Amino acid sequence: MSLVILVMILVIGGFVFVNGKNVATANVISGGGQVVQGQMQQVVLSQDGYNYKDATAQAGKPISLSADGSVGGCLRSVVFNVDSKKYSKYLRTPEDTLELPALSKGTYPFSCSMGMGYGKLVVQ
Ligand SMILES: [Cu+2]
Repeated sequence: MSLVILVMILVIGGFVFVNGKNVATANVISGGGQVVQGQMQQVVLSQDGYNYKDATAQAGKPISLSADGSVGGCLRSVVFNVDSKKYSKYLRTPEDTLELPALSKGTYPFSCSMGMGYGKLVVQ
């Protein structure tokens, strides 16, 4: 059991590290101090059994991904691999977001950080 705890510590530590240097820069602040969301689109993940429900997004727009209250446990740690780049974050609350770049049409598989729960982001 202590191995499980060690793995948890490493995983959570990894997320803290990633988040530390991943200070969100998606919002553009205009001269008037107004936050402009630009072309950012919101995608909300839900859980379906041990996996995620399929999610959809529009092509060509950066994505702000969050996980609603139905998503529990380690499924709140979301990992995407896009064009051999890794995007991951522990979405501790429904307000936490993982920013993804604009994607082209296609189906993007993702998983929880432990590779136990899976989902698909369908970009149309
Ligand atoms: Cu998991």
